[in-house]
Amino acid sequence: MYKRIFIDQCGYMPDMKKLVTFKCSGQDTAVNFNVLRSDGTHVLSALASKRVDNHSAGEVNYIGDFSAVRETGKYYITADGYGESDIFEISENTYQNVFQKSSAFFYLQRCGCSIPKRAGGIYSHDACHTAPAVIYGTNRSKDVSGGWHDAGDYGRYIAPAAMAVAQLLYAYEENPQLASLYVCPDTENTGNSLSPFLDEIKYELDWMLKMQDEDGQLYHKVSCRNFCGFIMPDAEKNELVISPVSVTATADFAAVTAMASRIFKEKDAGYSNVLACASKKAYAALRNMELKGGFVNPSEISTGEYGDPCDLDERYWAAAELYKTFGNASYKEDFEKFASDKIYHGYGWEDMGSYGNRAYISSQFRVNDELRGRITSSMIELADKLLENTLSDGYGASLTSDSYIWGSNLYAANNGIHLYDAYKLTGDAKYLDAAAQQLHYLLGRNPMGLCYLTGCGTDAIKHPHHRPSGFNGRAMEGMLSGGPCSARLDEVAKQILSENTAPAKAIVDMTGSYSTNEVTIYWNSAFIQLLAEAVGSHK
Ligand code: G3I
Ligand code: 9MR
Ligand code: ZN
Repeated sequence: MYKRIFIDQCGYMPDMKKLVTFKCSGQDTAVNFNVLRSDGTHVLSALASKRVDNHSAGEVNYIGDFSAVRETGKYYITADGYGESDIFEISENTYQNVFQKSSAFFYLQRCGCSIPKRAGGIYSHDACHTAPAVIYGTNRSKDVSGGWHDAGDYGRYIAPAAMAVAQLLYAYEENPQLASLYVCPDTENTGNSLSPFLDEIKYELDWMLKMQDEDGQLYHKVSCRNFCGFIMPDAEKNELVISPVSVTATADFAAVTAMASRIFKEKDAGYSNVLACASKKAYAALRNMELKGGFVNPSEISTGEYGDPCDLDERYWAAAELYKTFGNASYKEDFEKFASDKIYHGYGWEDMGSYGNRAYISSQFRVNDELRGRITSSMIELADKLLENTLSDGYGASLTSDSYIWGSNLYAANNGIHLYDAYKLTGDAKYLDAAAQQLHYLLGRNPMGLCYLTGCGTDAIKHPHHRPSGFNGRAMEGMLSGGPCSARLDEVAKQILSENTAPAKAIVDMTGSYSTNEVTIYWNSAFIQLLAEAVGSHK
């Protein structure tokens, strides 16, 4: 029988608002439901009476509230004619496993080193992509080994890398306690330095440092010329090519190394200094860079483009972040000039404004109070819109029917982070509740009834577009699927989805569907940041 009751399969913390969605027929009026312990003991009866005509999912929903259930334990929900929900847990620690698995993904995505069997299991491999890479358009080559594979493919790209590092650093800053629980899968070799969570971030930063040229600019990416087949990374032996420099890569790098320099300072002053020098050098180079239209793949290269015609928001983030870390007036002036034209938003690989906003309004150095006020109002205004979407969606998603684009799950997670920002600025719990709804949406309370994080919950994605998973015929755990994408941008999505498939259901759990079911480091980082912030504020 098809699922008709939808909850977060990874559970709830006792203090969280707990909502359940019923998939109904148009004639239904309200749903009487019961919450039971997994042993069948009755706990609560209630009425789901909030009706939603759900355009994103093309169905009618009723929503019930069981927030009153707070005791630790395992539960499920039933209703006459609707069957049973998946079993879920209520506990203070319910997301610990989810956090561990989604963080360990970064270790397993490591490039340039061997992943031993004891740590990687079936995903173990020898050191991959270690040969020097040729610099596009020259006959010179350079060592740029290291970092994380971007996604289901083995390319390594600076803009999304900067985003992933920034979000993991936020997760660390906002919830150091959760971050401290992370265990590196290679328990025999966890290093002896920082924290395993920061060590993992450093692995990416070390690679990013190698991608800076002598003038301070950043090469946009390194990859083979084309995507390889579904092989393990150490089997991809084609020549590596370093693509030309780009403004967005240079600005994102300047920003994230400034951020990292600040956060690493206490644990490793030497490394912090290396990052600071690289950051300032990139920023100085950035001032003289211009690239109309943004980065475009050279004709022989067809791997991830990460093109972005607007570099103002990247420059905005860099100026704010360097000011927050180094305090020089010139960075402040730059930021204020950009901000006087426009307040930018976004925690993406493409739209970086929110990182800049966070940095400016939390700067320890003096800022312009009037501008700080305008930025915070604008952040709250954005959250109000997302709150409205969340309250009018049948599954508590902040997405509307036109926002199921490639990587829609990233936008759900990032919207949760925007809502969390508003919570921090106002203290109003309505934003926090709405932020947590995004987490619940990703973990099972969605129209597919799927946990979008592999290897978690009771009914998760099984066939993500991820080469090591496809090669082994088994999904690596802890990876966030890209999620529904209504535009049908790959052959599998075109074939499998019918003309009538609703936007929020436009996902195919098959390996070939890269536009709906791939995984990336920056979708996982968004998930982890959201999780860390939600868990931290519900303690
Ligand atoms: O922003 C527009 C929006 O205004 C419009 O309504 C919507 C309609 O479809 O499109 C939106 O743009 C989409 C954009 O993502 C949003 O970020 C594009 O259609 C869509 O093609 C684009 O997809 C990107 C995809 O690469 C193709 O370029 C994804 O964001 C990006 O995450 C993905 O990245 C790939 C790398 O290239 C290679 N590695 C894997 C990775 C994940 O799939
Ligand atoms: O595997 C690639 C994935 O990482 C990209 O996001 C996607 C879009 O650029 O492309 C995938 O590679 C496919 C290529 O574009 C077309 N031939 C089949 C490749 C693997 O399915
Ligand atoms: Zn590799």
